[in-house]
Amino acid sequence: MDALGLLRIRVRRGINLAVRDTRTSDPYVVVQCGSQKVKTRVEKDNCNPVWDEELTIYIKDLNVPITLSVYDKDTFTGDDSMGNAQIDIKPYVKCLKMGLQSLPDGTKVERVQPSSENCLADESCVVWNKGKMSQEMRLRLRNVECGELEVEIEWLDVPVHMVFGDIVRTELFAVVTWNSCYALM
Ligand SMILES: [Ca+2]
Repeated sequence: MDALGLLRIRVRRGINLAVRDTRTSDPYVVVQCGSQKVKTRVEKDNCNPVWDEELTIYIKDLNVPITLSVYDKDTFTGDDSMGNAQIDIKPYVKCLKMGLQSLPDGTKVERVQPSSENCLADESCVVWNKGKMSQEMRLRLRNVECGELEVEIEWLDVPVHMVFGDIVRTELFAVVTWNSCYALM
């Protein structure tokens, strides 16, 4: 399947992240999807960081996993891994495809339970609010002794075929170009 659209991932915060320096860590999050790679800023000396940062990726194929990896920034050595998790956007996309309109604010369209198929630490709800659908997720990090991430995903309405087709929306094109450049770095 060709380009489907843009997904905004708001990386809210980390909870009880692993210690990789003497007593704490300097964590940042890298979001990867295929060749795209975007990251948050580094939060120094904080195992419970609040990034509250929005990262945008384009989704070309729902089967390409979206991986969030947490690292501890180090000045003189390579950055240390603090675990990773994958976002499963299929339940969310299924809700989008229902084509719902004008539901009351706060309507829970779907409840997704933690399973061996996802990295959810807790029940996660797809919510309709102010004309938009979003899903908050609490993710349990894997390949690490401890740590969770809180993120929120939201589909951006403008279809991406406009970006790659005849009509180019400058703002969106900038986002996609930036991500593509980032992937090359
Ligand atoms: Ca460090």
